[in-house]
Amino acid sequence: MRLTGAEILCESLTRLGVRHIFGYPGGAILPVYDALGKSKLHHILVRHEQGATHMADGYARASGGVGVAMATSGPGATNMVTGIATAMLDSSPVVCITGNVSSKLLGSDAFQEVDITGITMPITKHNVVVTRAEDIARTLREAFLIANSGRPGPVLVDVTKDAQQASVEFDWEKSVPKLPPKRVRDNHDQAQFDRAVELLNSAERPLILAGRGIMLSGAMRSFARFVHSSNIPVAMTLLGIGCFPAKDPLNLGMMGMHGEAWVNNAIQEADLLVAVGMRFDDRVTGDLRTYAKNARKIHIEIDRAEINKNVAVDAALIGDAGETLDRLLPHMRFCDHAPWLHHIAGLKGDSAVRDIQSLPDSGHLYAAHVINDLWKETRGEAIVVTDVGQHQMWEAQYYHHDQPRTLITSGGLGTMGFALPAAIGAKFAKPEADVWVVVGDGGFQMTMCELATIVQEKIKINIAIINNGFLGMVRQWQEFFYDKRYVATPLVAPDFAALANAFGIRGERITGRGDVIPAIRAARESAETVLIDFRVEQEDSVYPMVPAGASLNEMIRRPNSPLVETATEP
Ligand SMILES: Cc1cc2nc3c(=O)[nH]c(=O)nc-3n(C[C@H](O)[C@H](O)[C@H](O)COP(=O)(O)OP(=O)(O)OC[C@H]3O[C@@H](n4cnc5c(N)ncnc54)[C@H](O)[C@@H]3O)c2cc1C
Ligand SMILES: Cc1ncc(C[n+]2csc(CCOP(=O)(O)OP(=O)(O)O)c2C)c(N)n1
Ligand SMILES: [Mg+2]
Repeated sequence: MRLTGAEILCESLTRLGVRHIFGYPGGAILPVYDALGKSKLHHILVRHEQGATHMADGYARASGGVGVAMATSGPGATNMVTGIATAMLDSSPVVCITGNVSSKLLGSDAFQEVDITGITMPITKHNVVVTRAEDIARTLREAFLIANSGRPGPVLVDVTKDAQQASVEFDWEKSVPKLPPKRVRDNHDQAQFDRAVELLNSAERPLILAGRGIMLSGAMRSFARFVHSSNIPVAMTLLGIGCFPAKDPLNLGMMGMHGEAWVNNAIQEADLLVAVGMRFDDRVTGDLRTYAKNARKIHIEIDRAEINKNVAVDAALIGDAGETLDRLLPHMRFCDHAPWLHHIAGLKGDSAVRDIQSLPDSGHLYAAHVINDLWKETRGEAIVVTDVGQHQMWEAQYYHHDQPRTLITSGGLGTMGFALPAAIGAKFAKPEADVWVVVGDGGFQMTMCELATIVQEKIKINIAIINNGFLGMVRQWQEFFYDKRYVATPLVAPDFAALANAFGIRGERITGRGDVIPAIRAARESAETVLIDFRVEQEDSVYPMVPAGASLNEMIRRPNSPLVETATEP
């Protein structure tokens, strides 16, 4: 069958199981758009290419599959850079397809030519320029394999215009990926394995550190079996939230800079840390010199480059989390660790009584109230997509996730503007899900143009703007570390409800605590997208906080109530 390169591209994507592409056209990718029109692929027209990459990323994070974004050369491609870096830092499988000028013009500073593979070299798992139509099918098959195997990550495929236009014989069977053979994994290293088993079975104060790798491995069941058979408590990274139910009594909550105080203290007191699919980010460890000094460490991790990168470990089990946990399971001896669990329960103190959720209504609306009400109203079953800042941390503390892939957030790059487009992608991946955007007034203004995409695609999501009139997280740092000099953090915003109306979206403003639940209910009942502008307390701060570079146990605690940091179950 003779097809153009553009037709081969669309046919290959279809055969790879793609149904949705998030993109924006332009001259250098026009042949592909022409072929797209004749294909069964659903193209979602975004308003900015950064949005396309976040949508593809949100799609990947919600589904576990690969998300696809497309753009033209030059400015289209460079607009993708932030989204690609976001996916890279959080190991998200995204394939970006860009058009480029004809191969003969490459390197000539032609109109809208940029070296996008050069630009994205350090922020892609792999990238490649395709200059021949006959290479398109194989290259795309390779791109999908690379993006979603081992440690996932973004792949960029740059296709020159002449490769899109040329007609060649299309042979899918012959277009097989040419990839180097997989390396033998170290989790077959018996000495490391035996050491890990010995450490696990002799520890008195063990703690599991659960990360996103558990979800990437699809190892939730193996993980739960492992936890229950060993009765070891679990602390989660921000990106690990959802890999183990929040309601499980062994789940202690989030660790790190804004983690629960009792979790961070338990880490510092533990005699064994079992890190599973997490990479000891600096937001997690604080000062490395004082980090968990009393603990031996086991690291279960697929990427050998992560072993001993930040934290030296006593046993490294390199391989897939699920496979490794299944291999460990028969060797585990049950131990109830009762004194240790009792000690951790004591670290929690009287937080249930003195928590902000239990305090009498002062007439002020706090972000924590909004998020905790959202959790109660959605029974913890929504997919929540957050942006970056204080609201992101309050979501992690006050919305209790029991299901994997229900918290979608930019952790490693911390990309403001991520939430709205990523939520659109998540909705395409999970059309039946109740998708909520939790976003700050700052981050929302970065990508709010995608409201038009929602309207054009007629999709239903719910948008909760946590509007504190500040770039809140930066204001908090200025309050704590710069003597309250609020330089460039007070933020003027439009009337978000009126703005929503201008896009043809229902918008509402909420200022009182009593109105929160009715507004959430009404939004959920509406068949159309609803935006709620929650006007919350302006100078509220996220507690606890480990100042950057401080030891994990040196937390700034909530003022006047030293034992109280976060919500507990009602
Ligand atoms: C404002 C802000 C504040 C933050 N505060 C905190 C905080 O208080 N606490 C916190 O935890 N984070 C916080 N973060 C997030 C933090 O920066 C990191 O993104 C996060 O800690 C990383 O979590 P992770 O290691 O689980 O996930 P990732 O960074 O996604 O790492 C996953 C790891 O799993 C491995 N892996 C992948 N697949 C597999 C597999 N199949 N089997 C085994 N391993 C696999 C990968 O190689 C990787 O090493 C914050 C971010 C922001 C923006
Ligand atoms: C693209 C980008 N620019 C700057 C930052 C630095 N930054 C981190 S949090 C934050 C403030 C976010 O403000 P807002 O969206 O209103 O959320 P809030 O913290 O108030 O909840 C800023 C500016 C960032 N993370 N991303
Ligand atoms: Mg704000």
